[in-house]
Amino acid sequence: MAYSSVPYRAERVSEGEMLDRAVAFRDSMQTRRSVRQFSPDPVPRQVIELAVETASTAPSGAHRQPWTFVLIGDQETKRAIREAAETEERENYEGGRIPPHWREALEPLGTDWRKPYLETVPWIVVLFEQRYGIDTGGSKIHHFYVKESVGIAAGLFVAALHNAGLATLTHTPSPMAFLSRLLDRPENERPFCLFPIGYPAPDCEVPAIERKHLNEVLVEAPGTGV
Ligand code: IYR
Repeated sequence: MAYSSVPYRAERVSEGEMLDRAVAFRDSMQTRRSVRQFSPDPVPRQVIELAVETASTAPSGAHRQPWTFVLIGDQETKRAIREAAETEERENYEGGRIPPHWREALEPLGTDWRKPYLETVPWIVVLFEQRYGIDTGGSKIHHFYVKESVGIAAGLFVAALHNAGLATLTHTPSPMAFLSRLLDRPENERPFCLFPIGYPAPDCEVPAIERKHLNEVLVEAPGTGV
């Protein structure tokens, strides 16, 4: 059955205002960095909830909203996640599970198997993708473009946290199946990304990387003109 439709009257701003807003948002997002050193300072739970609400505005295939955000705030679970993530990552880095081309790509970032920040942060959010849904009668509901939909939600989540003045890291300990067990998630869900969330540590440092310039990421299709 079709949805009924409702009027949509989005605010229309002048071009000047539009440019100002676009510049301000670009400038703000340019200051975002992925962080691996966090402060243990507490962060209000409500801010995380608001960021999840923002993330959950993401468009999704057939509006199935195929995501679950799992909030972790207790020290014991954080420690269990750290231990399991480090066990896997140690095998990756020291057990030779990372192929040479991957090791080379990571070397400039200086990452290793140690993930102490998983215990330092006030909050961890693990984003799960729902490979399919389950209706109230227990039947499976098809989900569409799950990776794309959840990826967009993850991007909005990162932006929402940054906008609130918080830092995070898109962390994908590999393999991530331990998160399903530790967090007792149902069979239809798979871990997509783990987000340690907090303030950067006062002595936090990040790699001196640069972002690609506009002309490296935007090309004109033939016939577009000026
Ligand atoms: N998941 C590992 C390895 C890793 C992979 C990529 I690609 C990175 O950009 C960073 C790390 C880890 O967390 O160390």
